[in-house]
Amino acid sequence: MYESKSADNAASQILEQKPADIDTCFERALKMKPCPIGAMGACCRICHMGPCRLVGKDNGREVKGICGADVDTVVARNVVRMIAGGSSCHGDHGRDMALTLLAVANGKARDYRIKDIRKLNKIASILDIETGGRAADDIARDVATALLNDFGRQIGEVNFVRRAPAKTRKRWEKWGIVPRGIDREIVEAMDRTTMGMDADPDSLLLHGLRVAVANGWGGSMMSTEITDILFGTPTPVKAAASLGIFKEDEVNLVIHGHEPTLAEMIVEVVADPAIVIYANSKGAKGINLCGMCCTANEVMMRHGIASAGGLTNQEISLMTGLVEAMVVDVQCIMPALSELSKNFHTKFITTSRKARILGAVHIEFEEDRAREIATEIIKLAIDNFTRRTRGGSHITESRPVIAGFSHEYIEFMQGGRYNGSFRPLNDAIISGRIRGVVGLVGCDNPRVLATGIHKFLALELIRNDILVLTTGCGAAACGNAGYLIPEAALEHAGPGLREVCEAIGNPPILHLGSCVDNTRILTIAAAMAAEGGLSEEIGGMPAVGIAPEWMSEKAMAIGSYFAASGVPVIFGGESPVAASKEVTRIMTEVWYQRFRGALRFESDPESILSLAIDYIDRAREALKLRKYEPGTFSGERVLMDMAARRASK
Ligand code: NFS
Ligand code: SF4
Repeated sequence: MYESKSADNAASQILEQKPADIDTCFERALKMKPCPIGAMGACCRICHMGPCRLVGKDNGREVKGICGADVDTVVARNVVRMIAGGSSCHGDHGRDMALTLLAVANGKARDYRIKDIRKLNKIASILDIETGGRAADDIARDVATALLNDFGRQIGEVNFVRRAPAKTRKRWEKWGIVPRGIDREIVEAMDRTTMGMDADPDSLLLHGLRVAVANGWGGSMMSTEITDILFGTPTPVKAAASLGIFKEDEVNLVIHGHEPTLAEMIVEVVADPAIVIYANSKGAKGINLCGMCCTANEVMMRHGIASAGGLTNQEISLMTGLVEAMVVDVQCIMPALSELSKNFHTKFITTSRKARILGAVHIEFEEDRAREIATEIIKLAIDNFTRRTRGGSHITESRPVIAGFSHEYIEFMQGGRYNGSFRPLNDAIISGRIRGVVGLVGCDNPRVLATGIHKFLALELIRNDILVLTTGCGAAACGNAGYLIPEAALEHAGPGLREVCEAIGNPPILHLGSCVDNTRILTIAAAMAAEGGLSEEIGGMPAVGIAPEWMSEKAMAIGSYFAASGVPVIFGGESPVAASKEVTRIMTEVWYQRFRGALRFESDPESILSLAIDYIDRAREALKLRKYEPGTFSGERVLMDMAARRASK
């Protein structure tokens, strides 16, 4: 059913040369057959009368759990728990960023400074916080406090819900899914899904959406906004992507995980001439800082640091034998790295109290000692350079990437600092140059041809004049394939999309950042609705989300907040709700009627593509836009070109 190989060129070459006694997720995926009952969502482990397996018939009737729960209840509960798990990750990430902002404002994290005052003021005004004549630290303290209150609020609304279009919010109000506090909704999800609580699948799934909205318009969105405030709002930057980015004559230090606080400090310290001299003293020409997974996206967007790839590349990166140290914080860190690193000289360093792994060197990160800790980690890597033994397999190749498309920049690129708007994008959709927009996001997965479905869809979508926005490991997959450069538009994009990309000078696939940065897509969608000419709400736009290789609970949370916000979302792989026709119907049809979004599961890549195009064409039809025909557009080209944009700066 699956190949358990990587479509990433360098990755597959390294895997081919792999010693037989080393296992990676690819070999383990072949050996570990998924439990068919759990895979379709029909296993309940919620109480100790069970576990109950809700499969088959009993005297012609559906099997029920010992408590009498039916398969619809069990499947719905399992999904809601996934959404809660994923939302907890993003929520805690947002909370940590808010706590860091507060610490910076209070002078308790002296190694950091607020970098983007303009963004601070913008967020403050959204939160109704006075900015005029106030010191940045005072504003930041109020912003951090207001956002931290989103976690523990019992009654009321999560702050950024107000950024959603009014019509979208109305739907949430009507169906009772406006989130009160982020923590409250997650706790209620755990409460409702325990034994003997909510057994109505629709009611359960509605609460799942409430949790998801708290994630998308709460925890995740605040992560993105605060990270921009602290470390700068991204603008396009050139970088490299591939497992081939490691350098034989330099100290290779990989930063892997999600929260960019420590990573930002490491970026700063490696540029310190004294530390470079120290590296030279050990025989290294310099320090080559490389990113992995979402930390890579964060530091690539802001500093042009190269990325070694996404989830399935993490183990392979160590197998180059060139990594002096891999430092990790939280999320998507395979515990396998600890044992694997022992085959090489690599130091595997954990830094979060929340993600300890046996066998790792643990250097706990504290934001009030950030520079000191970053220096300690870098020195450990440098000292390890002389211990490097040959024996890994290294592929020298690297692809150029343009990353850094924040929603602020996307607005700017459509008209400059003073005239920036989403008008040109809306007009390009209306005229049929751009058929629609797809968010191609989420993990890569060894259960399929890893990164291969991302690559297939990315090319097919742009061929169909669909603008692709990408984040997370999807962005890494596109980057490693060489698709994140403007030239890719000339080569692969359909005629309309190509014309738009040529006029603006942007790639047809825009790298928007890490997975929490999917909220940049929400902000863009809200801006497109406000701009007019398309839908007045996020729902009804010719826009679709696709996570073709998803694996994480975080992906389930993201897919659900897009569905609740009005975007049909298609997930690849086997359906985790396949055991329940009712749950499948609710997520496909009922959510579409109520919110104009949906969460679909489709394992065949061709079918994912046609489903996405079908949603887009149906949305165009409902909006009475001209029927999409490749190469024929209505109206004049209205886009501002590069020269005009520069002139307006
Ligand atoms: Ni997203 Fe980032 Fe990648 Fe999947 Fe994991 S790194 S937060 S969950 S695997 S895209
Ligand atoms: Fe079985 Fe019900 Fe307990 Fe689930 S909650 S394990 S279905 S008895």
